[in-house]
Amino acid sequence: MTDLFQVFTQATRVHCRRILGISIVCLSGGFSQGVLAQIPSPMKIELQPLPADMKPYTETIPGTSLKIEMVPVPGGTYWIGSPETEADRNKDEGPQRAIKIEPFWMSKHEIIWDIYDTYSFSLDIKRKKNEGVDLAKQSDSVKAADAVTRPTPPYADMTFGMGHDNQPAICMTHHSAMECSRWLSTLLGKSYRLPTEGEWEWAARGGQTTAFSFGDDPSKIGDYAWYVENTEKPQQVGKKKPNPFGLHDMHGNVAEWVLDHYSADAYSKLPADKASANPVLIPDLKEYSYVARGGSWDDDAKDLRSAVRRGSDKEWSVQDPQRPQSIWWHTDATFVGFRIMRAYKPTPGLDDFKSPIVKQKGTK
Ligand SMILES: [Ca+2]
Repeated sequence: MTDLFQVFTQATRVHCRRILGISIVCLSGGFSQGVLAQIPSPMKIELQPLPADMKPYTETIPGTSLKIEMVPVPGGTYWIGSPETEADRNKDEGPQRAIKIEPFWMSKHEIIWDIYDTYSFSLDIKRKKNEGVDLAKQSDSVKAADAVTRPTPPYADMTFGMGHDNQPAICMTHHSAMECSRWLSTLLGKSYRLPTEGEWEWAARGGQTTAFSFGDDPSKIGDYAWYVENTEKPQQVGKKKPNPFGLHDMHGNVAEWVLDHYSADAYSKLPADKASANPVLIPDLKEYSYVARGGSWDDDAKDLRSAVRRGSDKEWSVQDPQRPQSIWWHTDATFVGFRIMRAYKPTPGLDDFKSPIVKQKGTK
């Protein structure tokens, strides 16, 4: 267990245990008690009312017209994973376990290239230099945002000719997505991060227990998702119908990084007799594997189901000619992107958790 992890656990009074070399962490002071009695079967979702002061809002990246729309997502309790009866189910989607989720905001759309470019190519800093801004005289918060680590230049155009304007950024590593979230947090003065796997699936389901947020019938998926049958590349965000929470492209377009390490049997390590409070397999120095959710433009409909889990692997960087390979870019992951979330009640130790990767790939 790393020093960093020990700090994390002390700061948040988490309950943790080791499984297969990965720590599974339950936040908010441990498992909630008695919640299971309110959810008699995995086919029922307990949806709590939104806090009265939780409204949609829009962020604007300073110095630009770029906006991020944030949508409130209610809290509640559900069973993560899919039932054994679900068509095309994969084994790592079970066993289903009860999860308690606190309310949060989530970006309505996947993060687009123009925003990601501002971070990854330091366009904000270059603009300020062109305008003659004295960077040393900026506020401490802006200086801190400028100081967040940025990606090294990729060896090629990471859009791979698949389009740019209003399209989701692709090909970034899990570390890079985490650092971009930290840059946004510092720049905007709120805690933005990747959702946990449990938060992501909760948001994707939109209060539904069916395979998709619109039901079980995959023949309807073209109304809601870009996938292999209706596109040959990522598409502009927000062009398909939203889910019941008002989120677009949770199914398809690009698969989305979540905070968690991938472990095929993660759910079986959670208690079966009570609801876990937002468990997460917290990132560490291991480069692989992390979870991407929702399926992509390159997947079949069955791989866009709310419960489908995909772990990253070395094949995602096979074309990267650099040695060591980039910690910032997955050259072959034209199907992966991310979106951000913000907790309604901040969770210290999680909201401000910083990617521990600071060195070249291969660090153990
Ligand atoms: Ca997506």
